[in-house]
Amino acid sequence: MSTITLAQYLNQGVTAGHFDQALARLLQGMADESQDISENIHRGALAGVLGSAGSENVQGETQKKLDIIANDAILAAMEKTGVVAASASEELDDCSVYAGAEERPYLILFDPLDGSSNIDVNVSIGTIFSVLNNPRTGPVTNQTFLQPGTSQVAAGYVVYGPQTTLVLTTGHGVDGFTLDRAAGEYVQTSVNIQIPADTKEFAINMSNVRHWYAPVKRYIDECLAGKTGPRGKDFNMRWIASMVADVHRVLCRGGTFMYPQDQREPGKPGKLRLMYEANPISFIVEQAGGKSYAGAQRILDIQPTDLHQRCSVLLGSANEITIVHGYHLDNSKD
Ligand code: AHM
Ligand code: MG
Repeated sequence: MSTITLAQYLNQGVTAGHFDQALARLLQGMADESQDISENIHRGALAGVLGSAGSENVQGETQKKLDIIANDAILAAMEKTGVVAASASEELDDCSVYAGAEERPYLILFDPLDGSSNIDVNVSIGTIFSVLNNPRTGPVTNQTFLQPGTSQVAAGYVVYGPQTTLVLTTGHGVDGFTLDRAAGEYVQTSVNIQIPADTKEFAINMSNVRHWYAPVKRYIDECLAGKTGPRGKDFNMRWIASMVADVHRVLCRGGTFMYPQDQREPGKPGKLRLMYEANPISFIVEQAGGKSYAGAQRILDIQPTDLHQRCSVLLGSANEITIVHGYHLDNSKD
């Protein structure tokens, strides 16, 4: 495989007409900022960045110091690109609108530090982002962001793990890059990532089993029944509790990842957030040949009504997700 840097890859994308120079600048800006975040994570306690910040975000979750450091750094980096009109984040109640927003072509949504519960225990965490067009029809508000996942022009994530890995899509397949710390740049290390259609591995928080609805319970029960059950094969389970790291495993070797809506709070459709977690990850998964549903409905088709709305998530290897999606379709007929 030819080894090209992210900058060269972005130039090639512009030349091929896959995206414009402004989007290339945005993606490079996000990648550059993620290097600083990676460095902070790498140093951990030595950089004084671990532990709680003692504040709460709009969802009532306690913020970690690194949630806030990463959020502020990405906000500033996106403004500096000159092409982002406004940013929306898990850590901000409302979007942050930049000077000259009316003329700037893109909007970005991000989860600055996904898997916050893993920060202090040295387990992989990540950054997730979703890019939309700014329609440039007037002032940018929260409302401007409420576009379905099918409108995304780019999406990506960074996993801060044993390696720091950037995974990107602009709607022309999915490519992966590894941070070369010595050179201070990302180098392409995966081309056109494809999720195997079949798998024997699933990821779900089993401690919630008693709260699940029937279709998910049926699917997992059948996986657990193993070789002598209806699926006729033994399954393995993995759960990192950082969506970005669990999904990266699915991209690398297949598998499914689920965070379903459950019966605890009927008005709350799942734990994960649609606009800066489920949508960008679903765009990547579909571009890699996988499937992604919120029960019976395709995630990318959901029309958002709120920046921070939640969403049930069932994604990964196409043949397995087709089965559990089918159980939801059967259920919605009853
Ligand atoms: P966060 O964005 O506050 O980190 O929350 C999202 C994370 C996901 O990465 C992960 O899949 C899930 O929460 C794990 O939650 P739990 O430990 O409650 O099962
Ligand atoms: Mg998150």
